[in-house]
Order: sequence, then C-alpha cells, then structure tokens
Amino acid sequence: MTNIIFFSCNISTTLLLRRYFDFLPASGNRGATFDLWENIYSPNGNTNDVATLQNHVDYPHSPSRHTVLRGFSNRDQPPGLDNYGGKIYGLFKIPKTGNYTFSFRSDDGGELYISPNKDPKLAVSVSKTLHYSAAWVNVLSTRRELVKDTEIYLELLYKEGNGGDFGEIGASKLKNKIALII
Ligand SMILES: [Ca+2]
Ligand SMILES: [Ca+2]
Repeated sequence: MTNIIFFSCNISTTLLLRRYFDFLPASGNRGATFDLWENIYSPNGNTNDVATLQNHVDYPHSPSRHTVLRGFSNRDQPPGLDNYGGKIYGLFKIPKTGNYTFSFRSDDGGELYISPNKDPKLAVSVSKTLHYSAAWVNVLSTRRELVKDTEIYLELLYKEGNGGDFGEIGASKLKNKIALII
C-alpha cells in the first residue's frame, strides 16, 4: 500500500448531517477514492471474501477503474457489475472531538480498515463479513477518542459476486447510531 495516491492531501471527507448526528459538517472539501478491479471471481461460490481481491495480482496498484466519490459510499451510484472487487478509501476529518465508532455495509462481503492517523500503512482490520450486509455490521470498531480537525485514514474493501453491489462506511459519536460519512 506504499504507493497509494490520496485523492488529495487537502481533500478530506467531513461528516455528514443525517439523522442522529449532533454536529454539523466541517468546512472544507469532501471526497473519497474508489478503485475497482474487474473480473475478481470467488473460488467459493457461497461467500465473497475480500481476500480474493487482496490476493489478486493486480491488487492494489492496477485497478480497472479509479474514480472519486462524494463520500465514503457508492450506494447511490453503484458500478452495477458482477464479480469485482472494490476499495473505498481516503481521509476522514474529525468534525468534533468525541468518542467515535465505525462500521460498514457492503454488497457482498466486506472488510473495514482504520488507521490511527493519516498513514494507510498503519490501518488495521476492525470488522469483516463474507456476505451482503443490509444493516451496519454489528461488530463495531472500538470506540476511540478523536480530536476535532485531526485526520484518519479509512478503507473499505468489498467483494461483489452478483446481484446488487455497493460499499459504504459509517461513523457515530453516539452509541449504536451509525450513519453514513458523506
Ligand atoms: Ca452486481
Ligand atoms: Ca451482490
């Protein structure tokens, strides 16, 4: 992951103002990068493990597509393909000091990585699924104290088999009330 190119050093996704949130979006730019690898087939037809993507020869440096999303979600405009791997990643600028938890939804299997700071090499897996998740994944990240205006690197990998497809990361300062980072 040493050659990851951030969308921009000054493009940080800010939170969000949807239900549940008690703070306003910070000023500044928004955006997350979305890389897509086509023709990623699962050896086991019953699961869609992101390891299939991670073990592919073209991962991570040669995606089929490299685009920018408004936030950490492509649910509103999914690629509409089958048998591919996706990676949504970028910097999340903390809008307000507090204790945060993170989660994800994906179609199909997914895995969420979080770094303690801006360095993607320090990102660690916090939760993983092998199937489509209609709800925020129950295994939330450990609540962590984050200070306003600091930036942390977030990354969601997901592996699409067939049918619908999307990925998105959520965050919350409130217990069990996850909402999209947009
Ligand atoms: Ca599909
Ligand atoms: Ca699917």
